[in-house]
Amino acid sequence: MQKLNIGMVGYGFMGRTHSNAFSQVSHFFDIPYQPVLKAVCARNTARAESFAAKWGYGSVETDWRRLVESPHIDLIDIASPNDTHAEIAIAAARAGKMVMCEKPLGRNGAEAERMTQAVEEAGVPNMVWYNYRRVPAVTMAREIIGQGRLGKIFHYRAKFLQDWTISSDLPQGGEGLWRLDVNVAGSGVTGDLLAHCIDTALWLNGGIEEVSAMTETFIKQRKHNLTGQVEPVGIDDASAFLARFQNGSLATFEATRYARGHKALYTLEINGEHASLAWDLHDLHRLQYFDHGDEGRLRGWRSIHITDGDHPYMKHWWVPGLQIGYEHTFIHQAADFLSAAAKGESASPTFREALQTDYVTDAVLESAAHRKWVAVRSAEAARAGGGAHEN
Ligand code: SOE
Repeated sequence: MQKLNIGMVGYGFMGRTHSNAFSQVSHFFDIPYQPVLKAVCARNTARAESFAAKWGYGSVETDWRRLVESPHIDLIDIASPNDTHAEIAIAAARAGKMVMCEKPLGRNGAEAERMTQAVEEAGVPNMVWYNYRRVPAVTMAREIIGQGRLGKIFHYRAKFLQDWTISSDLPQGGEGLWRLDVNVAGSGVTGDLLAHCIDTALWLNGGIEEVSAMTETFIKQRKHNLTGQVEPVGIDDASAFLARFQNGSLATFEATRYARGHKALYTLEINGEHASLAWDLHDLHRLQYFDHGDEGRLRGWRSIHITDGDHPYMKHWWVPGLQIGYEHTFIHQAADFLSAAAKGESASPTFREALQTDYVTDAVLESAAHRKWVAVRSAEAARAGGGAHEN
């Protein structure tokens, strides 16, 4: 089997999820490549070396350019903080490497546009790690919607709740806390958590036309880990928006890091003319389904345990009834990407699809700043050269 040499940039939480995916994928999926963890790159040599030893990387670099320039690397995987995504992805594409990038694609639409243009001009396979699409229950939701079982969609509802930044003593910036530094992250929960909700929503329910949003920064100053000074906080701590989809459905989205008691509660619900679907990350192997076509007296919400061999991805795992978890979504994503890449293709969400998510998050932040409805730009129209608004 052909080897595919991977150069990983970053060694944090996401570096671990991606490394685990590449290590596991060929044990469970028949993929055309044998992924090889060739080199990992990070600024802190000692930590990079210990990461490399733990995960089995062949070598360590402290400058990502060495990975990009290396003739021994086929795929650059970007798992470093958001402010590094654009420069690395563009250089990697220009060097002819396949590129995978952690979400969000750019810190904003303008950055994501340049990244998208680079991979498309170079014609290299690309994908963004919006992993929740590949929870089998979420993939199953898409299949059910695709079969037309819901009929006309009226409502889409999503939220992503956490509580880890409530303490005013928590500093911002530096390793581990760069998500609180707006210069590194680009935005707060809008780009970090709502981006997941938006990616899934675009996939399940089509394009978003316009949004009306509000955001709040509850703690306005925090000590910065890199400067030691108390500095203004530029990220949104909470973000909520109303949206109108192209298919006529109405939506509400909410994300916060101030929902005491919630660690990573991502939930979504879709209500159609004939049926409804609901999903909850804390119960990720279940899909709730209500079908109005059921016999009246027996009608009710079904809780489908998505663990059988004919459910998405599940035949690759254990025996029916045994469930899988969070890390498997990354393995599914690696499997889909490697299968597509072997044919010279990208896997979904491609950079262009993830650019659409960045356009929605841009519109959310603009709407909140100006207290008005904002039309969402279209990534497809931008491809055609127009960059026009969708409506
Ligand atoms: C933030 O806490 C975070 O780690 C996000 O950055 C991830 O994308 C999300 O899946 C879990 O929460």
